[in-house]
Amino acid sequence: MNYKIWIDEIAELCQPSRVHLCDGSDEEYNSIAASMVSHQTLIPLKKRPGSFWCHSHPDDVARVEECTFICCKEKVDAGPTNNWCDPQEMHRRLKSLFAGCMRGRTMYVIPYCMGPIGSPFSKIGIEITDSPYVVLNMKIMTRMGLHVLKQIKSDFVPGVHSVGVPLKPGEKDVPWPCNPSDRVIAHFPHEPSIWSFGSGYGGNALLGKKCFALRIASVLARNESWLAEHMLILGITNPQGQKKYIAAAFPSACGKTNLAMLTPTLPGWKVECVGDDIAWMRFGSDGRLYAINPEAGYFGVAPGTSMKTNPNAMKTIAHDALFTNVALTPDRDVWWEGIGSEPPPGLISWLGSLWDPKSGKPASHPNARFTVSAKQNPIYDPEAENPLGVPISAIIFGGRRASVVPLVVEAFNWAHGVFFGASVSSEMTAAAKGEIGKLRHDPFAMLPFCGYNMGDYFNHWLEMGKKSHQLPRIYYVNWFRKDEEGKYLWPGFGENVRVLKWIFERTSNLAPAKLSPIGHLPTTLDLSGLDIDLKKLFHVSAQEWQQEAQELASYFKLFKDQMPPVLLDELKHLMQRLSEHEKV
Ligand code: GTP
Ligand code: SPV
Ligand code: MN
Repeated sequence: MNYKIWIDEIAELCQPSRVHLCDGSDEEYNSIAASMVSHQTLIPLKKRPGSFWCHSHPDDVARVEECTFICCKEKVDAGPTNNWCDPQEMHRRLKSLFAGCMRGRTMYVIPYCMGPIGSPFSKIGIEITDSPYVVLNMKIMTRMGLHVLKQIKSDFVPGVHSVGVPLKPGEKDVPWPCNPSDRVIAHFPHEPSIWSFGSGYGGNALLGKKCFALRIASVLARNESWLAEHMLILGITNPQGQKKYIAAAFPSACGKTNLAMLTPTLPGWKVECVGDDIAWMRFGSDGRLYAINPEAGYFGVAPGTSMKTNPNAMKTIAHDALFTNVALTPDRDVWWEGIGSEPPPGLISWLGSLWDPKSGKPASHPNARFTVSAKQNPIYDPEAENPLGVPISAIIFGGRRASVVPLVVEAFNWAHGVFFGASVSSEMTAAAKGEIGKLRHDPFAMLPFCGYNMGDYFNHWLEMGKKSHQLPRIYYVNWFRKDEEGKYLWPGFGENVRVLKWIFERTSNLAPAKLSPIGHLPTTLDLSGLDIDLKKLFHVSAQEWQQEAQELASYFKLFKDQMPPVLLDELKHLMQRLSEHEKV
């Protein structure tokens, strides 16, 4: 497709007042930010140079999974876990929604690259949007600018986004326009293209992120034999100077950013960050699995981030950062629950009004976020921009589970590891609209992000395992197990390095493990300087796991013929091991 013709067609459809082709320069960023400041949409922060605060419409605070569609020709190809719509029908709906939707606004055209420029992994997109907030975020989150257009040889992924609020002549804009009643985020994997209407928030509007780098990319990855995953990538170096890379998939707001930027509590260990949310992985000619981070910045959860939990994130956001839906202090700094200080009097809540500490409501929205360039991270990995990626030694899955699941367990082999991925379930968080705390299946932490039938996706993972004899080992972790009083059993954050150390040493065949019905468990962890009883953390109850397996059996039925028999065998073997274990 010729991008110039496409841009003209979209302008014709959306009827904006102006078209602005983004060059991606700092001057452009500053000028758009200055204009938003003059409209009081952004507030400059006094304590953090180059940083701004803003807050969204109260009904535009998270991803909206119920309005997210995969529009492939056959319903079965979207699978039982996605909303499906016939492509022609969706196109008809989109045509009427987008007709004239940018009246009175500027239409920004954002050329961007996911992945290092020139990398064989990288893919190009163009996002059209009427939201200046989206332009600023895309500048931080992607490699964006005119230079990208020169890279386009034949294909790019077109994405059209509108907040869905046209302006009448002379009408004054609102600070955060959005259209909650008409929201739709539609993906056409076979074209491919992305259309998003009605929301200005994060994963709904920054189309390079979840829409392209996961939903569209997962389909490309299946067709081209690679993996597009909701995973962080970290480098870990032991006291002897040996370095390995680990990728980890946890559902939204379950600890990826924190693990990716971890400050180790064990002396001599070092962690460096390649990426905090998305990994694109393919086998190299040496048979190892190589990963890149397609993003260039972090869109991270603010609440809970402090000098104690994640000092590297705090240093990263000391300047040139955007803050969305955190609280604003009277001296123009940001504040959130868990930042490590008391809320100052006169705090402005994420809703933009004076916060009442007695209201019982948080000052910052639980899904409040910072947007910041990865380059500002003091532990940005030196190989993070390597166009060939970094070699992965271990893959970790995990979720938020108050009970049942131990701190860490190792899979027996690749198929058992794929079974780990397929069996992820987690308590829901504020990152998506829904019932917070409710346990739901979230296979591979990809439930909201897999662009095709999840059963076929399981099979793709199994097929990938046949392509190499140097596969990463696979683990399952749970930082969130609680005691009878509801207190976390594990201190988490920097202490998670103790688990990473075991994984590191297992992948060098240096750490012992013991057999359990669910996989290999550590015989011991390095707990130096920590007073913790590992018994409860590693307790595997045959009865609880039998229930878990039963529940999984009924979940897997959902995938009908698409469910790989190998994973049903894994489940059967788990059940057998559990019943033998019970007899002992
Ligand atoms: P997305 O950006 O939505 O994909 O989230 P994420 O997976 O990157 O999660 P993030 O690291 O931002 O963590 C989400 C929340 O979990 C934050 O409030 C953290 O403070 C909390 N958290 C992260 N790691 C740990 C941990 O090891 N233990 C405990 N108890 N909480 C954690
Ligand atoms: C997530 O929800 O997993 C995020 C934030 O990383 S968003 O960009 O909104 O998808
Ligand atoms: Mn995420």
